[in-house]
Amino acid sequence: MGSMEDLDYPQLILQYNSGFLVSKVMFTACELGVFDLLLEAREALSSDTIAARLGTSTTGMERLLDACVGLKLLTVELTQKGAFYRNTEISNIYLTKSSPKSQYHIITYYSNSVYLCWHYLADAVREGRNQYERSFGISSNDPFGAMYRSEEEMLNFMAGQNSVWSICGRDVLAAFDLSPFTQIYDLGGGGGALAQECVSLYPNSRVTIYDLPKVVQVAKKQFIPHEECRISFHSGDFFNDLIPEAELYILSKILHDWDDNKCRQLLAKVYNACKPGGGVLLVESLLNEDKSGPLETQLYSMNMLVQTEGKERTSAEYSKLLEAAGFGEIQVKRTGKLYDAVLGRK
Ligand code: ASE
Repeated sequence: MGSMEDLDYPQLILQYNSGFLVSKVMFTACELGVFDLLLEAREALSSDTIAARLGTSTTGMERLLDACVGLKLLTVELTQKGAFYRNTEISNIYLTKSSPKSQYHIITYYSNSVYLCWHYLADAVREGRNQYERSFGISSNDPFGAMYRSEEEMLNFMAGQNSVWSICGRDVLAAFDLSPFTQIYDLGGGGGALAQECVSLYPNSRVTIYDLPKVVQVAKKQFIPHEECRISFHSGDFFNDLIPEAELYILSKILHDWDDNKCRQLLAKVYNACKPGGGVLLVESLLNEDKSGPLETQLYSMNMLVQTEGKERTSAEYSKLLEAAGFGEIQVKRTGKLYDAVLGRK
């Protein structure tokens, strides 16, 4: 660090300057279906073939494929007949639509929604609030009204959040032994991938997905199989409507959407509803106590600025919010992955 060489040739600055170009290359290859085509083909394909099958220009596709090779998302083999491309293992697992661990939907959500909001990051920093008015011409007073501005947007968000749980869900639910809790509410449970992980990891548990009526309607119809009888639904707005009694409340990436006041309001309501001896599980990406990292969490916190009313917090900040609501015996487990777990008891 800090050698003469770094000062002459500032790799760090060059890399950060083109960071968004990297994102866009991956987004574009996903959206055009490059990885899906190469998975289905089961053999290396030339750029001409890929361009023809995906209906793109050859000159554009050739460069996109080469950039993907540079990013280690594809490999290339040169033969007498020209260049032939294949997926890497990582692309097969995470970038194809059909894989069980597919991140396709969170990637397209970033590409089509998050990316547009980040255009106004400087305005968000100046004003300290989200940028739906500038980005989409809609009121920013109700962030989820804005995020769910169309059925398609809502679907993309739900599918995107679900894809994250296919990677992190098990770790956050296994961070604590939740088997004593059988009656569980997942507040703001969305598409329900975490609820599905929960009943799979804890076969005696029953999970109710509590979310806005239009979210529940789509979760029922498109995300949760009808034969899954351990998962049920409750339509409501957890700020304004009743929260029913339960043994455990999961608030997964909920508090990070709201300011301290709203968090305190919600946790107080959850505490009142909670059975004595019950608990609340927060699933969030935790900042270091001095907020020096992790970088991914710092970036998420900026994203909460442009998209919501919230921020990412430290474990001490979450503990304080829980204690203020009356919860005790607070335990924090860092999973080493993107999302961590905090448990409080009533
Ligand atoms: C929210 C979560 C997100 C609200 C807005 C959001 C995300 C993007 N925009 O609660 C997801 C955060 N990123 C990942 C990988 O989960």
